[in-house]
Amino acid sequence: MAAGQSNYVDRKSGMRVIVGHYMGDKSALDNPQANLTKEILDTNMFAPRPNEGKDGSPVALAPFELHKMHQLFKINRFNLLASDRIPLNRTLPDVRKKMCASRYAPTPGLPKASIIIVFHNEAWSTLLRTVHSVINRSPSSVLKEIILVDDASERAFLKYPLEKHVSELPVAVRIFRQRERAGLVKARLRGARQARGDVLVFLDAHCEVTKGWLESLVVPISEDRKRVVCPIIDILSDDTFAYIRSFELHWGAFNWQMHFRWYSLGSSEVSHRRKDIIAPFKTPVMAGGLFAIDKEYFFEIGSYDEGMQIWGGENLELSFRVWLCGGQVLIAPCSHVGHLFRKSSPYTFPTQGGVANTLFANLARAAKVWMDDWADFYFRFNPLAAQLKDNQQLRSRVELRERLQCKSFAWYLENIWPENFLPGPGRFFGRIVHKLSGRCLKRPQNQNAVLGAASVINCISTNPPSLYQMFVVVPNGPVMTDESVCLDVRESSEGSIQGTTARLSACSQLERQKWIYHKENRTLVHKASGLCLTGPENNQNNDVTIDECAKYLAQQQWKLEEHPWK
Ligand code: LR7
Ligand code: MN
Repeated sequence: MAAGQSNYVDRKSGMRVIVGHYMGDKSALDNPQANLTKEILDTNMFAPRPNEGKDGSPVALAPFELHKMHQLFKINRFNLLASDRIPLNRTLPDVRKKMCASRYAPTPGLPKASIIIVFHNEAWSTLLRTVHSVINRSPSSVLKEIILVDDASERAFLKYPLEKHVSELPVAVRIFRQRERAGLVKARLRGARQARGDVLVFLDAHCEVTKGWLESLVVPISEDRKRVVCPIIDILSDDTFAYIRSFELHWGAFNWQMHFRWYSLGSSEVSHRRKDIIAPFKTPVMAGGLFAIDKEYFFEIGSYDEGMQIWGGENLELSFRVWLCGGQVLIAPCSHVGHLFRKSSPYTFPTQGGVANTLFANLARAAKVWMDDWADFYFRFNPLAAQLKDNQQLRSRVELRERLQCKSFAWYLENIWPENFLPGPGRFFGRIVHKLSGRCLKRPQNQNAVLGAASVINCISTNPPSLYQMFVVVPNGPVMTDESVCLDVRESSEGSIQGTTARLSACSQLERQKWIYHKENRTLVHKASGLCLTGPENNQNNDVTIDECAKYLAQQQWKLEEHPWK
């Protein structure tokens, strides 16, 4: 599992679900296909078996096929052999809640949709299963056309064979080819400009849509054209191609590195949803690949930032822009689309400096144009992005923000993402130093486990400081750190908090995660229980516990050491 992902078991399906796709972790290989010959790459293995993958079931390969499987895995960084076994028109279960079908029916008069799929060296079976699933499971009254934009692919089967295949389909499929590889932003813009529908629907080139997906995206837009609507993104396993239903109760946001993340829905949205559990709900950020937007509105609000190369960051930029400039970004729980999640990126990044430079330059653009003071926070702790920020031509994007009279990033954080864990006015940001031991409160440092017992460790004074020792403290509120992690308590098996180890868990906005800092005696008091955060008595031990105040006073004093964040 890639760094930063966490595992959940879906309560309904009982299946393992990966949440928190770590977008910034694509391994930077200069030539990911180094030992694959052109012949292998150009071969189209596609040899489907009629019942394989039926209803979203996993593909099982025989032991003697594993060698071949491993070899082919490298091409696209997913199990190509498994994918190629599944027919293009495989069936998938209807994973919606029951109420969805009647609420989001394809009534006459709905806007028509152009489905835009951009691709670079995509496999035949995944690309065409995307196309076929759209044709099979979209109402013909809503589906206007499918637009494929080839971002300078090199594979032979994506040339004439692709054209021939789509020309025989019952829906208009048009293919546009980019002369040079420029990345997904420019390719999607090419598709958007060509679109003849009223609504643009973007999909990655390795998706499979389920019943009702399109109506559920288009209906909310027909009610308000400034809504940008995303489906629930389910998981196509990169290993077995099983269709795995994912949680509906997550929204998208970002961490201190500006990497996209799924987090539990904020409390404001949860209560809003109680009234109507299938209504679209807001999300601070969209994942990026799968969304519907009114075509005119897309261009009105500045489409995409064309200065963004190849891959990454455009989803944050678009989300900030839509929210700040009068629109909304929503997730429609009745629309479920499977996306093939990979652990690493299969293609080359032709821009100088590879994946990191490309991604960080794109993120630097989004930060500089939209994030005001929080751009400084980002650059302060992300030296690579900081290095790239001054080379960016941004005048037209800054002018766009002025022309559209967009709101401030402070407004966004306060109103669209009040649960955010970024520093800000009225919040403390810095280290929490244990007076007795002189050591710093820290969160677990293992990248795969940001949760667990709180502890103290020798304070590290580096520049930029170690983010594992930095906390944001909201007065009378949560003590938070990156990744929506909050200082928390957990009852012992006897039901008491007294004497337990302090913990870091997912922020929940519950009373249980609120703390009061008393400046006079430097105690950090757990609001609900009145107990004190207690550090270790000596250097033999790093534990932080919850205990009666004043019982071990020397161990209960903490110094809040402020650090500038902008
Ligand atoms: O140079 C390129 N040219 C392209 O046309 C690089 C990529 N592409 C195409 C590619 O073929 C694919 O169809 O662009 C699409 C996205 O690339 P992926 O599938 O490698 O990206 P991803 O799924 O890892 O990335 C997510 O973040 C991207 C950041 O730029 C885009 O926003 C993707 O659309 C986005 N995918 C999703 O949101 C799907 C759900 C993932 C989650 C969470
Ligand atoms: Mn993708």
